[in-house]
Amino acid sequence: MTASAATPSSAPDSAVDVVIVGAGFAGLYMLHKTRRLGLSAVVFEAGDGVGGTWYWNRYPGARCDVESMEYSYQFDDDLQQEWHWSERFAPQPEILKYANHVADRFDLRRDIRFSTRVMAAHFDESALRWTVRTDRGDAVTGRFVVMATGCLSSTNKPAFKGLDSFKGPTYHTGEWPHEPVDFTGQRVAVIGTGSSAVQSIPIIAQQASALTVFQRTANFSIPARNAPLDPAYESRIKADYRGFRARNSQMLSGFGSNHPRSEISIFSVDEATRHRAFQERWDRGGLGFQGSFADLMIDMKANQIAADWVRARIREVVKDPATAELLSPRQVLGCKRMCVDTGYYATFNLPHVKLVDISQGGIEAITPRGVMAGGQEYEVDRIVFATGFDAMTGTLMKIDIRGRGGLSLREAWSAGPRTYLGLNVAGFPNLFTISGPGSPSVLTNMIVSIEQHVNWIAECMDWMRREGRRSIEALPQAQDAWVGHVNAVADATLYPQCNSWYLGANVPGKTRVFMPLLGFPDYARRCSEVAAAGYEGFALSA
Ligand code: NA7
Repeated sequence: MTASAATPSSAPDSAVDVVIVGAGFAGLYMLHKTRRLGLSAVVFEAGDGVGGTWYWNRYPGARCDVESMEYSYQFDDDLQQEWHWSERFAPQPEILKYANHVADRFDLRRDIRFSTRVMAAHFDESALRWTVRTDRGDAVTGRFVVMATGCLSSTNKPAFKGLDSFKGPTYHTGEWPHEPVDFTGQRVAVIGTGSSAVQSIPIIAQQASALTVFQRTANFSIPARNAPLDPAYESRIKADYRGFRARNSQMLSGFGSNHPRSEISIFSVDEATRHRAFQERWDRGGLGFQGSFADLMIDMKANQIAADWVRARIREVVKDPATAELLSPRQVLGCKRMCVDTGYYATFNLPHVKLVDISQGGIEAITPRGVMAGGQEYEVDRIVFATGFDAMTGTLMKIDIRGRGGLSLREAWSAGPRTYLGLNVAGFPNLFTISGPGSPSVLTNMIVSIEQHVNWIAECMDWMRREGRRSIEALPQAQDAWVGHVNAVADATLYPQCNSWYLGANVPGKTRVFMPLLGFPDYARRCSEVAAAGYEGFALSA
């Protein structure tokens, strides 16, 4: 495969084999693999540094909810042996440091154009090449385009009435300033109670003179029990890191083999045994709580027993009964992504922290002096919007992506995203999505999913070169069958039961489709089978 001459009419400034969009964990590894294949590549990155999600989400308390010994690359044994994590759950600055270390260690920066946002990617059917254009005027053609744009990279900023009238500083957790923000002595409002809010509220409360939290939906949160990483544990994992990774790859979510999901039904044990199982996982901390029994995410009654148990823990911690009641989630446990916290519920016992229920009327307005809800104005000095993301499709839909016959991705996905394997879209040859909708992505350890996707894409490119194939594109019938499969898997669970961002329900007007696929091992097996069968379900041109 060589870089061919560019189409004169599109006036590209350069031509490469692969254009990669995004320099988060997906883009960095894609670049590394591309180079290993001897292909030329350029990466466009909107930020002025690497790290993706971990570059943007610098809010106080930002931390991964997958354990640090698992939330890291496994493609290079020296890397995973030499890197040392300081805590059980890594804080954002350390993950960002790791991303920078990887970029330096593998000399990746020289092919990354920072502070450059991709605006368009158009496919030229006669040349079988993509032209990618940026906000800085770049126009680069590539035989392949890899969208390594992340699942949580477009912030959701609700159009609150009067938003711009507020006199003080405002922040969005997903676009946090690079310089430290000091809330000391300030009256602060936090809008939202998802993961970002749950992590940041206890820290902001330590500084603020008054903190008012506006909650539309209470969320389930499990204590992190974060601690310095135990050196004995680190040594034990590193003594057999490959084995550990292999065991994790057999987990439904691609992580957690130390404490796998229970295989027994909650209905097969008595109440005392249930209580012990919940308590053991609660004391251990983290997302593993959801695996206390085999049927928590498939049986509503089982789920309600677990939800009741957590609500009882919230009532134990939160002293004011009315506040405890408000903080007690009513939806199915786990159907909105559960949070992992340090001191979240206890923060509401502090005299200067107030919870405002906006489940009925929402935020009525932002005023020059604060936030209006329930007919009352709450005066504050600063507002933190912890309102989440236009997840999984937001960033892709912002780019003017046009495939065969000028078909735009926005049109192709007007009734919700449709992909084959979450990797490619019919009508968009040679364009791959890493952790795209229809792949396990956000229901897994993202780095595990990213590596699996990048490996598959790289092998596909290599195979095409060896076989003399010039384009690959999902067949519409394979895509239809895949979309049906993703929906069927979700519908057999309780995941689609509430208004989560997995469904796109957090963004007004967004089509509701359950986007991620549950089950990493089956998915990875299917991807391998597709490749082994000569890319079954794809049209390949010679
Ligand atoms: P989330 O989990 O989507 O949370 C966003 C929060 O903001 C959530 O409580 C929302 O309430 C609330 N929200 C969103 N829009 C509004 C409006 N218009 N008015 C009031 N409240 C609103 O995003 P996070 O950043 O916390 O976490 C994202 C993921 O990052 C997380 O799951 C982890 O994977 C890491 P709602 O629940 O929609 O009623």
